[in-house]
Amino acid sequence: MKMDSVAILNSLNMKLALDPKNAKVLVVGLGFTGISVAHYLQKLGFKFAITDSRVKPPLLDDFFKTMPDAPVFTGGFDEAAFKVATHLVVSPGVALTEKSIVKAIANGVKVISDIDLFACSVNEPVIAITGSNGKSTVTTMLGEMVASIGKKVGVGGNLGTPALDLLDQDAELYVLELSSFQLERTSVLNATAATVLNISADHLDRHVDMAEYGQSKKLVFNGNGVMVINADDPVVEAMHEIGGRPTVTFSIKKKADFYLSYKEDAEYMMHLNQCLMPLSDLPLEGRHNVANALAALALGKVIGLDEHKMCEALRKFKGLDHRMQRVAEIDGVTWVNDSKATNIGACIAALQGYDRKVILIAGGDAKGADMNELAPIIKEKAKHVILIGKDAFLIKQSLDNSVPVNNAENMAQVVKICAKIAEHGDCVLLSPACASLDQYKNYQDRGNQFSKAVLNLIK
Ligand code: UMA
Ligand code: ADP
Repeated sequence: MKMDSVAILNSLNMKLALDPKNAKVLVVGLGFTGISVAHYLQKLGFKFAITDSRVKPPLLDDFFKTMPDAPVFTGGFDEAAFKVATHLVVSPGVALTEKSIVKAIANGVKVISDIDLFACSVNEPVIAITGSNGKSTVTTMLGEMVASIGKKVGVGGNLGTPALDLLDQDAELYVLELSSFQLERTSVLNATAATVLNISADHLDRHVDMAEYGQSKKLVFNGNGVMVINADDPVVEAMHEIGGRPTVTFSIKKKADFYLSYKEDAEYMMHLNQCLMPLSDLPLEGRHNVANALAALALGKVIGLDEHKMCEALRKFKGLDHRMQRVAEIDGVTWVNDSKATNIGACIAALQGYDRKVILIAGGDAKGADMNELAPIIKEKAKHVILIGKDAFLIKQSLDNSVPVNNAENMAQVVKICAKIAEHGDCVLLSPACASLDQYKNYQDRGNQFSKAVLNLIK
C-alpha cells in the first residue's frame, strides 16, 4: 500500500535521522535531481536551501517559476549554508571530493542521495539496474515487460525522470536505472531485485580507479533482495561472494539460469531447460543486446512476470535512439548512430557485432580511460577511423599508424569524409567511446547532428 506522509516521515527519521523538527537540509546541485529533491522536501515540511557551483544553472529560471521563495545560492558552494546543514543531498553531477563536502563530512554532516529519500518513501517493489553499459536498454525493456501485463510501473532514475518524481505516479512497482554516482551516496536502498550488468572502464575522471568504480556499482546489492548476476563478467561474478543471498544468473557464453542454447539448428534464449524464444525473434542488433534481454528476463522472472508475456514485450521492443540505431542506407552504405557509446566497453560491443570491417567515427572526452584498451578491436574491425573531439589524439596514438585516420572538426566534415571513403556494402559507425560534452550539449545532440548530416546526403 502507498505510504502516507506520516509513514514516510517515520521512515526518514528511522533510516536517515531526518526529521523536519531538527534537520536543515542542503540540496547540492540545482539540476533535475536537485529540483525533484526540493519539491519533495517542501511537500514534507522540511527546512532546506539549495546551492550550485554554477553562476546560472540552466534550470534556475524554470525552478523559480515553481518555487519563487526557495533559498538558492549559486556561483559557488555557499560556505554558510554548509555550516548550518545537518544533511546534504548531493546531486550525482557533484563529486563527493568537493572541498565543502569533504569539510562538512568531517564535521559530522550526513551525506545522502535522492535515491535514499526515494527508498524511504515506497513500500512497492523496486528493481535497481546498474552497470557500465546497457542500463537504459534493460531498464526500458523491463519497464515495457511490466507495462505489457497492465501493471502501473514507474521507470526512471539515471534514465531521465528523477526517482522522486516517480512518486506522483502511484506505481505498483518501480524500475530504476542507477549510476555509480547515485549509488556511491546511497545507503538505504534495499531493492527487491538488483543487477550489475557489466563493468568496464568509465567515469575514471571522477572515480579514483576501477576498484573504487566497481565498489560503487556493487552498492546496488545492498539489502537482502535477489541478486541478478552476469556470469560472463568476472568482476560482476566476484560480487556474488556477498553470500547467502538468492541469486539468478544470466550468460550468453555458458549455461546459467538464463542462457542460450541451440535446438534444431536455431539458437534460443533459455530459462533452466525451457526454451523461451528463438534469438531471431529479438529485433535488436548485437550480442550485447542478447545479454540485455536475458538480464531483463531474469529480473522479470524474479518479480513473477509471465515468461510468454515477457517474450512478447521483447519481440515488440524497438530499441532506444542513439544506440546502434540505423540512420539510413544510402548508395549501399549503411550509417549507424551509436552516439550513446560514451565509454570503451560500448564501442567494443558495437565493433564485436560486425563480421566485416567498418568505418568508425570515435573521439570526444575520454574521461580518463586508457584508449590502448580499445586499440586492438579497432585494428581488427575498422578499415578507417575518423576522429573528433578533445581526446582524439589519445586514440590516434594508441593505433600506431596501423589504421588510416582522419581528423574532423564537426559532424558535417565527418560525414563528408566518410561519404568520400565509403564503398558499396560498407557500414559507417558513430560509436565514439567517449563522452560528448567537450563539443556537444549531450550524446543526443551529437547523435542528432550526425543523423542530420547523413540525411543531408540524400537531399
Ligand atoms: N553541476 C555543477 N555544479 C553543481 C551541480 C551540477 O557544475 O553545483 C554540473 C555537473 O557537473 C553536471 C551538470 O551540472 O555536469 C548536471 O549535474 P546534476 O547532478 O545537476 O544532474 P541532474 O540534472 O540532476 O541529472 C542527474 C544525472 N546527471 C548526472 O549524473 C551528471 C542524469 O543522468 C539523470 O538522468 C538525472 O540526474 C535524474 O536521475 C545523466 C547522465 O549523464 C543522463 N548520467 C551519467 C551517465 O549516464 O553516464 C552518470
Ligand atoms: P547505459 O544506460 O548503461 O549507458 P545504454 O542501454 O544506454 O546503456 O547503452 C549505452 C551504450 O552501450 C550503447 O552504445 C549501446 O549500444 C551499448 N550497450 C548496450 N548494452 C550493452 C552491453 N550489455 N554491453 C556493452 N555495451 C552495451
